[in-house]
Amino acid sequence: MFTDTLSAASVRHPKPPNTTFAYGTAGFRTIGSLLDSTVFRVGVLASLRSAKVGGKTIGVMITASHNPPEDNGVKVVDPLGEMLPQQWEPYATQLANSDNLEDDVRDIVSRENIDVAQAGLVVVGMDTRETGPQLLRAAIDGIEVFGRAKSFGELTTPQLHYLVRSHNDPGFGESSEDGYNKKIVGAVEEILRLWNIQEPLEITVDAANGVGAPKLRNLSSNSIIITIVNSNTQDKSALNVECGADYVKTNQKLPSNLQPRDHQLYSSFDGDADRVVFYYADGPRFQLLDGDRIATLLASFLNKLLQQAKVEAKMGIIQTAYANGNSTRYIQETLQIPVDFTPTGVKHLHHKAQEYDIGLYFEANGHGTVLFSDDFIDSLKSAHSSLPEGKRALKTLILLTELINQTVGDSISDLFAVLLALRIQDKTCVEWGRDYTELPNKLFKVLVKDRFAFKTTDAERRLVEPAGVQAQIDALVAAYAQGRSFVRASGTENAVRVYSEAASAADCAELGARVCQLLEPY
Ligand code: 16G
Ligand code: ZN
Repeated sequence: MFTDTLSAASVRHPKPPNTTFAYGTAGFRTIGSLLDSTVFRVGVLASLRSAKVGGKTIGVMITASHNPPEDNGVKVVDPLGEMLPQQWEPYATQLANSDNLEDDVRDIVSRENIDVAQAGLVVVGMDTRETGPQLLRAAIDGIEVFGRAKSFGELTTPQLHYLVRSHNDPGFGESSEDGYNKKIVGAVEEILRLWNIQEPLEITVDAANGVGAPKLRNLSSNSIIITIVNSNTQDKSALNVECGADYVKTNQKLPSNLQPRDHQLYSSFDGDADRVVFYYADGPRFQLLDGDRIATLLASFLNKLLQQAKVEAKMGIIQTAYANGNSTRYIQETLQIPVDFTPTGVKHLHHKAQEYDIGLYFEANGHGTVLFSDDFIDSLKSAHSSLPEGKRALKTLILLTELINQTVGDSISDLFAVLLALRIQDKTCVEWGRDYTELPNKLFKVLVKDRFAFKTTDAERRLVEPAGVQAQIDALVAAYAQGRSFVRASGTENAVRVYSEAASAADCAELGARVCQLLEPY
């Protein structure tokens, strides 16, 4: 049986002593030098997953996203470019911590009734971290115990998701990086032609010194002119440091190396290019345009196109507890679009968005996309409009379903969708910033003895455990105009997060600090 190959390979990837691993919101994530055995075992699991789904192509992405340079991480991508199903996450944790790999593999094989001979292809990609190449080899070693591996080297996370999907679904696009580029650039150029826009799309992007920089450079054309700052992927210590989407969003300030011109739009990607935020300077004032803003901009743009095309669609926006209260109000009251809330993490948002013809999901941190249901895409393709305006709107909608990544949030395609929405509607970034005014908000990180003691309900907006804490939060919140606060355990760090929001910045800071104080006994 497979035991010989497995044990021979696993000897090359010893598990570090006294370390436990957990497959969390974004897969495994920790110091990169500790991850060799884990990534090897994830490779084994990915090939088992491929066997389980009848030999379809599975993906493995090696990245720690916006985390510091010394971290790394790994996650598994399912055949349609979706996250590994939650029922399989415990298997990942089981294998990563196993002291008897053969037994644990046999256990999973029998519990899932897997025919290992069915294992097919697993495609692998990595971001630009120093530990990436070694971990990539470990992944391949693991995959080859049962299946076949194909490495694409450096990729953005959404490119890897695209490649997995296109391997299983040729209609989705050519299964190569070139195919990804062609699909995006083709859609952008055709939309520009439809709207008779001669001037190229232009913007300066902060690429967090990550993989987004070289990938974005590949897309330059006569109609796409991108200036990239923080594009140094050679200096491995520079990734995400004082730059990138997470830095800009968390600190609500400009990244290093960017000298803004007033009222001009800029954008920041994170280290693996699945998050994007925008901003502009207005004298000394810094206006962030985060994931909530991207959702509202794209939703109103899509609404206009639907009206022009005279097409009906059930549209919904999915947010998390982190969405600014005023964005939710603007969506419900001004845009008149329903809002659903889910817990943090792409897998929750993505599934909820699939319930709509057009489901827009964006986390405030800039991760998100717009999902179009297959039925809705079919109905667009068979719809007719006699008016030129209607025809153009219909074609634009169809092209947007090609441009916008249907598997996961994608900085690159979101960037172009935003630039096109602004250009076509002749809307400036300052006008975008005036759609609504954010309530002041603040995020805190609190170290507690046991973050798993914090259990939430209602899309993480209320605590059920430890008992009594939620009532204390409610009492504090009631004392502040437009106050809101919640506490949740991080899914990626050993900490608890506190969010606060209120009508004034001073109130918001005070409310947040008082909620943090409540957590001191824990
Ligand atoms: C991960 C999630 C992201 C979420 C963040 C929350 C994916 C691919 N990424 O990065 O969506 O916002 O975790 O982190 O799901 P936290 O649980 O530490 O607050
Ligand atoms: Zn990321």
